[in-house]
Amino acid sequence: MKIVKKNKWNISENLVTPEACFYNRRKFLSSSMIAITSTGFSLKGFPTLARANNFSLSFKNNGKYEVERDITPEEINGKYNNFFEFGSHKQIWKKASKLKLRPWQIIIDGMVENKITIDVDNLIKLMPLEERIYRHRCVEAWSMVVPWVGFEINHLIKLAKPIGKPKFIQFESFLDPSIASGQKQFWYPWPYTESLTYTEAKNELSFMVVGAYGKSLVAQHGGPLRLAVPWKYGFKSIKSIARITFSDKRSETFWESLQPKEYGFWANVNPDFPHPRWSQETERVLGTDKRVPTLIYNGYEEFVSKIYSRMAKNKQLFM
Ligand SMILES: Nc1nc2c(c(=O)[nH]1)N[C@H]1C(S)=C(S)[C@@H](COP(=O)(O)O)O[C@H]1N2
Ligand SMILES: [Mo]
Repeated sequence: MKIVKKNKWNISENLVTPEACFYNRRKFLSSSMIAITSTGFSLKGFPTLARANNFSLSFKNNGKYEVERDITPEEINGKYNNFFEFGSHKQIWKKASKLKLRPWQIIIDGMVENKITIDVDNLIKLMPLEERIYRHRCVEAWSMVVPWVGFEINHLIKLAKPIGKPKFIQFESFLDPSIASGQKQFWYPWPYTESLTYTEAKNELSFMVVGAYGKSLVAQHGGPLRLAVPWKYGFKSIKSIARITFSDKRSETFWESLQPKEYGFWANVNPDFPHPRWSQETERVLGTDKRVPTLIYNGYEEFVSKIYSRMAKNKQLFM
């Protein structure tokens, strides 16, 4: 992981991108400091294997979350991605392949007994891998269905052994502008960050993804480790995670600091609550010529509505 000093120059014009219209310079310093203070010690006893970028994984199939839509062909959603580290358009897959996925260390820190830096393949060995077919709904009103391979955040929580009462789990992507040219665009608050409340993170749907279509996760989908929280808009599902922090405070996330009125913290999918630039009533299903109605909580109401039962009338929940 490389650390760069951020320039604090003012710029008068931002690039208008699908998901970003504004920027905010406040975050620059704080985000680079997060990267500098990374500490931890390695979990010993597992040899690190040099591996190819895309290898088979062994896992159990979990049919509980099956979706009544067809799985999106790998060739389609593997070439239509949002990954701003590599550009603010959808055709980033070639550029993203420059990201070296192995070896890859993940820092787990904050309010936990086991503050560790762990190699992703060692983490994979410790976790019970399963395949789950999930919907994914971007706030730009396109969607896909993907057979992810991964593990529930609950298993990671057990490994980390929380201390006290963490209220949030925060996630941070890698930072390396020499590979990710998008990170040279200093008006974005790199590295990409996201966070979930502790209750959300402990929901059975909250899934750490290490593979898709039976194989280890490719770079454009956020390899080697990403989040999948399918009841929320896609930007919450942070890619290429390098750090996971248990905290009692919430720090501002990447999109929130760019445009809080458009990308709120909750970001729960809701067809009745339009985004300022996109109606959320329907979605374009990648790989088909269909537009279909969008469902409340992206079709996962039965699993997650209880989290929000006391707050449901609050519009903010859907921003
Ligand atoms: N680090 C990082 N994670 C990210 C993004 C990003 O730009 N950088 N984009 C988000 C958005 S807006 C979406 S819709 C999904 C896209 O995932 P996909 O390309 O695998 O479909 O990733 C999310 N995670
Ligand atoms: Mo998105």
